[in-house]
Amino acid sequence: MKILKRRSWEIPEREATPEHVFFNRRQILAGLAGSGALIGSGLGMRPAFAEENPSAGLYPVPRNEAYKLDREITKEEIASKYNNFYEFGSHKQIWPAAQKLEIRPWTVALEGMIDNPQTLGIDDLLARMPLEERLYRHRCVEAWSMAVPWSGFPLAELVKLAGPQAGAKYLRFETFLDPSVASGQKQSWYPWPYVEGLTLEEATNELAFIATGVYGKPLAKQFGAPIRLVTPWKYGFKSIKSIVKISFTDQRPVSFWEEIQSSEYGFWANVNPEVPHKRWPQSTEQVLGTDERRDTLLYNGYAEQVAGMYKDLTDEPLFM
Ligand SMILES: Nc1nc2c(c(=O)[nH]1)N[C@H]1C(S)=C(S)[C@@H](COP(=O)(O)O)O[C@H]1N2
Ligand SMILES: [Mo]
Repeated sequence: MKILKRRSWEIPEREATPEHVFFNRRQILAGLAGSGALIGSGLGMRPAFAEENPSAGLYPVPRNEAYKLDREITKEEIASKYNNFYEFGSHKQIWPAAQKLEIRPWTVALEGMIDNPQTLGIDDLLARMPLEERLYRHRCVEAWSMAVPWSGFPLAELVKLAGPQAGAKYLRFETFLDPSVASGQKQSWYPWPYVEGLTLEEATNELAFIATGVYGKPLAKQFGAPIRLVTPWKYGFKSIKSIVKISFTDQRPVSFWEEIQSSEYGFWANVNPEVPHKRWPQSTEQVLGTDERRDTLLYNGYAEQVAGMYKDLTDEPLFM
């Protein structure tokens, strides 16, 4: 049974947002709509950066204090120079190569079994969404982890905008495809573009988050600018970067890694220290930027929010 007690973070966005931030954001958006480009105007924007990224003035956004960490935030210098983004190379130092990615104009198509199919410009989307910051743990299937302050909005808000029809059961996400920019995509043995999927129930879970910023700024390109998924209870490969399309479907999507090696990377990919990967244990994790190995937590520490979704799926390989 569901307990109908309102938790602290289930309050309307207007109440959760300090007035001045709310006010500034609206002002900034009003300015954006008119000019197309932001010019510093004393509203706390950073003019030099705003020229490069029209969303820079939106950040930082108010933190949602409901999401607490049990460890230090990983230093930005560390997290932004150790990334998985195979489009730019199959190693961790892809951040220089990723700067080639053009993030304006950028559109996200919502399509498939929905009432409101549409293609949204990234800045229109940002203007419509309630932005907040959340501190989340991140656990890569390779057994390293970090903790980062994402900015963005609940995926459930985007689902609401799309208006799923009765038969829609899954969301299928797709990354951009442009081998002239992302040289990794010239490697034809990978099934480009990168694809990921969630059930509709997972997508509307409170934890499922769309990140458009990190460390109080727009997403740096290596993090999957301008818009990526964050599902902190699942292995990191589910958190697809640089999304251009979200399709609602009744067919379970086959994701990039599942297509490559389905015996090692499945659809569910929920974190579980007791279920080893085929080639290594998952019981502990190397915390980026420290000498520490920590015990990995069931659902990466988010069981309270997500375990209920899986209680009847006993025949599914939930942890790979
Ligand atoms: N498009 C795309 N998304 C991706 C990946 C990728 O290679 N391409 N790597 C995934 C993996 S394995 C991880 S651990 C996270 C890494 O995110 P980070 O670089 O922000 O730490 O992104 C995920 N999203
Ligand atoms: Mo990963």
